[in-house]
Amino acid sequence: MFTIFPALVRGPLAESLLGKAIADGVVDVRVHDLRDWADDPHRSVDDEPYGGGPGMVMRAAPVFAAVESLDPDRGRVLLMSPAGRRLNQAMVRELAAEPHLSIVCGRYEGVDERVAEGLPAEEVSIGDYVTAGGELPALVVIETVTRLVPGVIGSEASHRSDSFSVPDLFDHPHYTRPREFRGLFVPEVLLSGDHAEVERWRAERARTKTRRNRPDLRPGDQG
Ligand code: JEE
Repeated sequence: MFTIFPALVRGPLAESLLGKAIADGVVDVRVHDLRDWADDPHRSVDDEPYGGGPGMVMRAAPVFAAVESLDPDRGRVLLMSPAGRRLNQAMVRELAAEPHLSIVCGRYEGVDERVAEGLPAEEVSIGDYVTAGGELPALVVIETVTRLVPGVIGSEASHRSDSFSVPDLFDHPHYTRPREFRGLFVPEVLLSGDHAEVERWRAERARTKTRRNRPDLRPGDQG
């Protein structure tokens, strides 16, 4: 990935699932400082917008130079952008099948349009809200993709029961010990040992939770 804030992403990349996948060599994540490809002594990567307006724009030249330095293994080039194609689990699965990906993280008001047009780079958004730059969105892409790489989670079963593995249906609620916590009880059916009854209960709760939290989804239509 390419960023002007390498330190912002190194912490998250070193912890938990990502940290282990990288330490195990199952995935390789390289963090490049875009300023290393700046062409002036001040290592500047931004400039004023043509046409006027507030804020600054990330310049095309350092981004082109940085990404082109990776030849021939750059793979698909993603440009994180609030105006990108919205990331979903189908896109994550598609990206997880790629041997190499390059992710460009902008800052400021965004990146000179010629990066998307000429590099070229595919604009991707993680959702309909605005972050201050592409780094946190890029980490979302990296984590969602990494957990689908064979050998990272270990059990295929964890993927099958994921929310969104069955299209448009959330996972059922989960409980663990103790049976009672602050007057809140684990549903009796989960203690019954009746696996068929447990499966019926879980399917029903998955559907009710999906309808309550996501009335825009039609659980079961595709799954
Ligand atoms: C990359 C800079 C900050 C803030 C102008 C005008 C945009 C850019 N899902 C996602 N949300 N945000 C990003 C994202 C944000 C980024 C960059 C990704 C580079 N920024 C920035 C404000 C604006 N706004 C009104 O419409 C909204 C542009 C992202 C992803 N992926």
